[in-house]
Amino acid sequence: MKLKSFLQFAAAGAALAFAAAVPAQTNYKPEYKMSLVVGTAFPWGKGGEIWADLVRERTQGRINMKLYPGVSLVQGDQTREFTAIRQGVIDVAVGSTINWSPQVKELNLFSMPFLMPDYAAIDALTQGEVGKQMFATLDKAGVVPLAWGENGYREITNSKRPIKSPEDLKGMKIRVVGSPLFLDTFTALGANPTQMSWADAQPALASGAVDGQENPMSIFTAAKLHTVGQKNVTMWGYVADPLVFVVNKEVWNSWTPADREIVRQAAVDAGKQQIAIARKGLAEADKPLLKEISALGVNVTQLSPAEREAFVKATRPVYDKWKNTIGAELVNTAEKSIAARKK
Ligand code: X2X
Repeated sequence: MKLKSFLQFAAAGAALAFAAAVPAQTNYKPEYKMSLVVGTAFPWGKGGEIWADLVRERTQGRINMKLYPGVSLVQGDQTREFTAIRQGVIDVAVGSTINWSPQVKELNLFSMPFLMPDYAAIDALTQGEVGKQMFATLDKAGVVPLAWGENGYREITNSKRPIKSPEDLKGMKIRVVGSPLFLDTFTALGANPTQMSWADAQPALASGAVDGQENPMSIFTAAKLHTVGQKNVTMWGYVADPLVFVVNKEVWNSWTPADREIVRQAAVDAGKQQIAIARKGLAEADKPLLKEISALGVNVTQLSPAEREAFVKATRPVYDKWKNTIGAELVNTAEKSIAARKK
């Protein structure tokens, strides 16, 4: 062999050896699209940002996740987000259980009225047997679930009057999210629920097309809902929506095992931080966030246990109906986990 061709041969061999030692990363995308309903002004969006930052740092930039808030990858229709993740239109997401419940009926568990009385109850579900089963269900449904986050307890707000009893809700036009369970709950309470996306909700509140809505207080303050007529808030804690950090299956399989582990651990770390941010001002005994909201000229109503019970009673038939739809066994496991929680 001539020297020149030997050198070419050796160089080719070295290139081959190098390619074998470094796992093929040619199928890594320059950017992974992360879907979110709201941006970084909200605890939810901050969770996505923390996850993306941790992943970028810990993979030395191999995995670069870019935030797409406003569910812009599905034209603002949050009920289509899950399908888009499964199909690969979305690579990764931090999504609410509510928005994915049209496709994954078990996720309606968290929307059952008055199932979870306190934060310890949410943790008992997401960090326990129910969380495990839910992740298995999500995996079967075609995505890779990695960690839990939290949107929060959804409190009822409106432009008309303080709500202290189901009677106060009578005939009120309430914007609800895209699961039929919410239509059932508000119909049972005598209200007039109407389903619309978060993008459509804000102009509808501003124009007075709807009187009220339900969302966590962190959404209320970041979206400044007091400026669109929402002058009455009732803290009834009827449901809370967790968030789930997920990755599209094909994208997941395209990553090396080491990178998958980095992404998973980063989601767990980001989820923990995100939940702390979401609960800030509400988990403390004196709930300082409520003082801030009152200072905006908002009427904040706290229900007595007896007042709250009237809402529980009025929505009990909805709870019973949906227990069967969701799966009685799963709901029983949830009820047991909550009863056994550490407070
Ligand atoms: O649409 C809503 O109310 C929101 C932002 O909370 C969700 O995406 C579930």
